[in-house]
Amino acid sequence: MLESIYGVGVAPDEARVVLIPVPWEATTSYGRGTGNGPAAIAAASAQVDLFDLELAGLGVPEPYRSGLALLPIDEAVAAKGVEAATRALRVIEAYDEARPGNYDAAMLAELSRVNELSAWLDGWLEREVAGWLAKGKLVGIVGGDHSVPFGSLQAHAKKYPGMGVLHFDAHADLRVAYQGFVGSHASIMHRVMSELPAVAKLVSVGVRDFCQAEYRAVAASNGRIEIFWDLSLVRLQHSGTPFAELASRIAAALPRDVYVSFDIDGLEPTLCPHTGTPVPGGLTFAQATAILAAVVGSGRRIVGFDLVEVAPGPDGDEWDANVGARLLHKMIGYALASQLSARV
Ligand SMILES: [Mn+2]
Repeated sequence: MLESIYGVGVAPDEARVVLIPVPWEATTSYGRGTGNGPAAIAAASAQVDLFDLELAGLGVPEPYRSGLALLPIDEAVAAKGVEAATRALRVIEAYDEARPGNYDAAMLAELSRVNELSAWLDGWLEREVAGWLAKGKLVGIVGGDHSVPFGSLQAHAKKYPGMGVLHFDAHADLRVAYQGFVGSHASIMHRVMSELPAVAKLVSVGVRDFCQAEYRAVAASNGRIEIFWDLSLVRLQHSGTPFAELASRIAAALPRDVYVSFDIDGLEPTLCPHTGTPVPGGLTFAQATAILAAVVGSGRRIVGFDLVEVAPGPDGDEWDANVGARLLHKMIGYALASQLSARV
């Protein structure tokens, strides 16, 4: 089932776009289920219409015609993901907000093994993505939680030094570490900023749940991190600024090459009710695609992308995956369109 996406998958070597499923949710701190994201998105993708009017205007009426391949789930990734999630859950249960880091020896051992597994995933994904990039493919990651795409960001930053990251998320993800997990889903953008100097700029959109230290990290970044807070976007719209103008401002904040990291919880929670850490507010589906359209329209080039934190309902509710499959289709289409029109 997983090898088919939108009902039209081709062999990876013949594809223009290679999608790598990573069913990993080691450090999800609240709701779980995002490990089932790739399978649920693949299943829901069958009902997405292959023609897209919005993308047709950009020369990509049916993105699948470029050749889409969804790789099979790697057995080692799946097995280590389960191990990491099981061990991490013990640590999360032992975590005491009042005394963070106060773990006993057994918990420290669990923590260290989880961090080791996260580092293994980073290395595996970096090699995997670099291999496909070397073959000239556009690569997309289908998560999984937001710790997943670090290796992909690393591989893309190496191939496209000076690139920017366009980050859709309810959270800033700038925590230095969360609950002791170095590779926490809440830390990915901190890691990108501190470990990947080739990333010139981080532009986050829709952020509405963050701590003071994260807020200060933005100010201390000397402009390398720019956040279009949900609060600011809402206030500007309430006082009459058209969203098209906001989308243009977001696009203009980015360098020429753009990697899109999309945490589904950047959207309104009605579009992702089962995601791990939903927050009221957020972008509509149309606003999110308008931002992608503005990036492409500005002549910037989308060089890679990921979609993370999509979780089907525990009762089989496929709504989150339905939205995820449609968002992924748009991301693929905009990335392809940007390759045709890039000029910045
Ligand atoms: Mn996130």
